[in-house]
Order: sequence, then C-alpha cells, then structure tokens
Amino acid sequence: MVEVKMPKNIVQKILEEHLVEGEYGPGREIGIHIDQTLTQDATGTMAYLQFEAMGIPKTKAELSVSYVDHNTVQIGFENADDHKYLQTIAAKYGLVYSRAGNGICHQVHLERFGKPGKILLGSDSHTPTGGGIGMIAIGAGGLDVAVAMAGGPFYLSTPQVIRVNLHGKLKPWVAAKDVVLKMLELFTTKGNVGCVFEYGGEGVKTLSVPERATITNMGAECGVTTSIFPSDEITKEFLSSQGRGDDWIELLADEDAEYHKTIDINLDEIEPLAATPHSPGNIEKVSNLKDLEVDQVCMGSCTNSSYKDLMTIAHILKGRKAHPNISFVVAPGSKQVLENIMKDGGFSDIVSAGARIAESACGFCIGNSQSPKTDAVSLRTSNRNFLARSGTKSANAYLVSPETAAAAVLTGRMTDPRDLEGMGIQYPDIKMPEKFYIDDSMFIFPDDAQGDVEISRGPNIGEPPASEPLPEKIDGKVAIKVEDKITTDHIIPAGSKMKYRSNVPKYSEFLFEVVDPEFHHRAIETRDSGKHNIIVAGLSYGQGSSREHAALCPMFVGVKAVIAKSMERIHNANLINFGIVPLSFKDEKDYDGIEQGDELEIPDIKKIIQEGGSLIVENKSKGTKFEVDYNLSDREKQILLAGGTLQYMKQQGD
Ligand code: MIC
Ligand code: SF4
Repeated sequence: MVEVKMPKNIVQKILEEHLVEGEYGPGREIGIHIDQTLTQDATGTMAYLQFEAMGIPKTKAELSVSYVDHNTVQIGFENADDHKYLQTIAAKYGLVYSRAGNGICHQVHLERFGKPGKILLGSDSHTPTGGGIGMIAIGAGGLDVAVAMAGGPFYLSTPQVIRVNLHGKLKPWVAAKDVVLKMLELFTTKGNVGCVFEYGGEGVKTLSVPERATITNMGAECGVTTSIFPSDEITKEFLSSQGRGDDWIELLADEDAEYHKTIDINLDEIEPLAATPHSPGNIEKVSNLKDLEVDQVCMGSCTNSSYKDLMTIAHILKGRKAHPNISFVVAPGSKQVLENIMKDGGFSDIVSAGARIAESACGFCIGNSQSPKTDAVSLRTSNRNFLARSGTKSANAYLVSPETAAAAVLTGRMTDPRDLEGMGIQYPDIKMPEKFYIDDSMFIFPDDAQGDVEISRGPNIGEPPASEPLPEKIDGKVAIKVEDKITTDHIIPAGSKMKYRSNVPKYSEFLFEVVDPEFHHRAIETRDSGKHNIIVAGLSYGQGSSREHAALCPMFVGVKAVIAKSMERIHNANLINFGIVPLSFKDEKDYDGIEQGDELEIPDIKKIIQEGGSLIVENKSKGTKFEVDYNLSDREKQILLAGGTLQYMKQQGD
C-alpha cells in the first residue's frame, strides 16, 4: 500500500513533532514539549519563586535563559536585589544568565540561541520575535514557563493558521515595521485569539532575519498566539553570520498545505505607516500626519533595535544634527548591536547627530526612563503606545519605522521618509554583515557556576501569595466596570512601579491606577468584608503584555471572577493559573445592565464547573439574571477547582 502524506504547513510540522498530549486539530487543546525557555527580570523573579516552590533540582528544558533587561534603572535597591536573586537562581538551577547590559531578551535570543524548528516559551508577550528565525516562539505567564522548566507540557488550543503571502519587494524608505503596521490595519488588535500568522510567498526572501523578527514581534499586538517565517537561505546566512551555521535546518511549508485562511500582501504597495494614540491598531499613513510637531523621538525596543535598524538611521543622520525641538534617544537592542555599529562607524554618526544613548535595555519602551514632557508628541520605533505607557499620561505616542523616526529627528515634525530624497539624502540600503563581531562574555553559562549556590534574597523578594480553592458560590461586588480593549498596562502599570514586581502587596496598590485610582482601596474593603471582587469588562480584555501580575495582584485583592465580552489568550491563561474564573457574556447586551458596585452572585459555580450546566449570574442590586459562558478544558477546570496551578500541581504530587 502506498502511504499518502498529507501536506503540512510549518506550524503543524513543528507542533506535531512536539506533541505530548491531545490530538492536533483546530480548536482542540494540545500539550506540547518545550525545548527552550526565556524569562526577563520583570516576570522572572515571580516565575523562579514559583519554580523553587516546585522543588525541581535543575531546569529540564534543553536551554533556559534568564535575561535582565527590563528593570535596569536601579533607583533604590529593589532592581539590584532582583538581579542578584536571578543570578544565584541561574547558577543553582542550570540556566544561562544574561547580565544587565547584554541587551533586550528577544534581540539577544535571536542572535545567540534561536533555532529553526524548535519551540521557545518565554515569560514575555514579544517572545514571538523568535518566529523570524523559523521557530515557534510563544509568550506566556511566568508560571507556565516555570512549569515548562519543570518538564511539564505547555497547553494551547491547536491554532488556526493564517497564511500571509508576501509578494514583490518593499520600496526604498518603506520598512518591515510598515509591513506589520499594515497587518495591524488589516487584522486590528482584537478578534485574533487562537490564530497564528505563517508568512510565505516569494516576497519573504527579500527580508532579512531581523526584518522578519520585527514583523513576528508585533504580531503580538494583533493577539495571535505567534507568527512564523520559513527557515530558508536567508536564515542560514543570518545564523552563519552569528557563527551558528550548524543550527540551521530548512523548514518550508509543503506545497498544497492547508490554511484556515490565506491573505496576500504586495510589499511594493505598502507606504510608510504610523500607529496613532493610544493603540497599535490605529493605523494612518505617515503622509496624512505630515507636519505634526514632534517633541521626542525614541529609537530602540525589541521591535526595531537591530544592527540594520541602527545603521539605517546612522546613514540618514550622518553629518546632520537633530532638530532643536527634538529630544532624541537611542537604545541599541543588544551589546552585540552596539559593538557592531561602533566598529562600522554608525555609532559616531548617531552620537554626533545629538542622540542621547541609553542602555541596551527596554528603557523608554516600558516607561521607566525618558518619559516625555506634558502633552508631548513622541515618535517611537517600539510596539505599544497604550495610554500612559510612556510614563506621561498626557503624552501622545506614535509607533513608526526607524526611517520615519530619523526623518522627524531632522525636521522636527512628522515627515514621510520618502521626502528625505528632496533634502539630498540617499536611501541607505544597509546590507547585513557576513560575520558579526561576537562577544558572549556578558552571559554566565551554568557550567561556569560554582558548587552549591546560596540563593540571594534581598528585602524586595517576597513569597508569592497563595490562592484559595474555588468556593461553592461566588458572592461579590463589581469592583470595576471597564470598556473594550483594556490592556495589562491599564490593569497594572509597569514603568516606575515595576520595581515592586517581587513584592505583590505593594505592587497591588497600583492596580487600575490609570483608569481608577480608587480601585485598590475599594477592592481591599470588599475583600476584608468577606466578599469577592468581580471585574466586568468589554471586548478583548487583557491585551498586551504577558505579565501575570495582572492576575496575581487582582487575586491578592480578592478578585475571584472576570466577566468580559471577550478576553485575550495569555491573560485568560494567567487568570486560570491564579484561580480567577474567566467568564464571558452569553449575550453581550447584558454588559449594559451592570454597574460598578452592583452585588453579584454566581450560585453553585463549583458544582457547575465540576459537573456542567448553565452558569447564571444574579444581579442582586438590579434584580436581574443573565447567563455567562465558561470555555474551559477539563485540565483548566481542575486548576480552577484547586485554586490555581501551584495548588493543582501539589494535589497531583500528593
Ligand atoms: C511589555 O512590553 O509590556 C513587557 C513589559 O515586556 C511585558 C512583560 C512584563 O510586563 O514584564 C510583556 O510584553 O509581556
Ligand atoms: Fe522590553 Fe518593550 Fe520589548 Fe516589552 S516591548 S520586551 S518592554 S523592549
């Protein structure tokens, strides 16, 4: 008998090879083996505190890297305490430690560790950057990453794979950033949960790996599980330039592979684009924003801080000066990028144009430095422009390509970079180096670690609070009612507050600060009166970051359920991990009949989650009832009944 081989797309090939539980099929929950994990310091401390609680002697992943890139400002002892904790954890549990100064996790991982065909799980929502090198790279909460390090599978529903066919070639002055902004225009920031973008078509070979990584990085803003490019000759060249040619394998979709949907994008039709305040999904042509006066330009972040990005701006700025009204900051994505642009002369062009050079770290992107002035217009090459994320609530942040950012540095206003030719500036067609200058000395590899390591715990490192098993009924109050597209930056801000990540009671004081500063006080009062808190939300609740503190801190203040019109993937998983029940309105109109402060009861919730049946919410303040959906796998039900993943794992071990 002749065996008929079903043609497969790239996503299916990799996922099936890593399948350890369930059956591959759209919508079905599968458990996959994780090859590599990454954490960054802002999510890492909590992830490792949870990993310690699991009692596993060494990471079971092929490679686990602990990066320090978010909290590097070090005002006060807190950041430095966290760094030391992470360094000692890495030595004890067999992780690679990437010291502060080595660069942003996603950029560094792409350079030094990403491998086509592998699966990477990272406690940061921009982990899909790794898709640029042909790997499945997924963002998750820290606890899920800790579970993967303990050898457990990662669970997700089999994705719906959307094929994005790229045709042609980008015109001069149009960049990879504009491609992903185009994707955001087409797909928006909501409604893409459970999908993956798989890129293909002849246009793919016109894009270098860092350009591909810019595109997969910001797929996160569409809410897809991840995005991936094939692994081809361009990938091979990139890996060779990193001295890692042996890590290359070819990985292409089979001809006739099936997709949930296919879309076509002509690269030559794309124009310079910008995401306008306050969402990465508000897309406008740069030419329509012409002449908007700009106060600040920030170059960097895990989206656009590669060698090519910075050499591009260096060429544009060479021999020219920043406009006097512009505060111009450049944060190279990694020490490797910094050293290579220094060697190739780009660094001095950038400095002499008037850039303020920031550390190779997240910095301005997360609002813990370089906050703009009141009411500022800030042009950023990063990926998120949520309200107040820059650290200045009244500022308006626009997300643009490095080319568009550099044009504004020179003119002081939003400028279509194509107009630079009229100023006598030639398009800089930067080629990738054949060999990068490489120095791995800012990594501490586990083999270098000495003997029995004592974990360093400063006063900023607190135990994660324990959650309670699911009660018979939820009897509570609507602690807050929020609109559509509430991001994790709204739920719990980062920026200057991020240094309290290892101190949950303190960090919780800033819950919903941007939306309603009274929230914390109100929630604590309800919790201490013995009632539950309930959050009511609109569409796409929990967009953005992977920070599990957006679930952990609500749990700490007594939130037991979130009822939303719809919810984003990582946040949904984080709520379950911390024993908070994610519910959705059966009829979205019921959202309108609820007010903050209403007393809600969900009778028999425990029994219904255990045995099935309709879940009815009684609004005791309004005398109404409405039905909610709970879309939970059997595993998720068990976790919720136990009160969260750690409790569930303990029960399994008993
Ligand atoms: C972000 O870009 O919002 C962050 C800060 O990198 C987060 C992680 C965090 O909150 O620690 C993310 O994207 O997951
Ligand atoms: Fe860091 Fe910004 Fe990237 Fe988040 S989006 S990892 S804060 S550079």
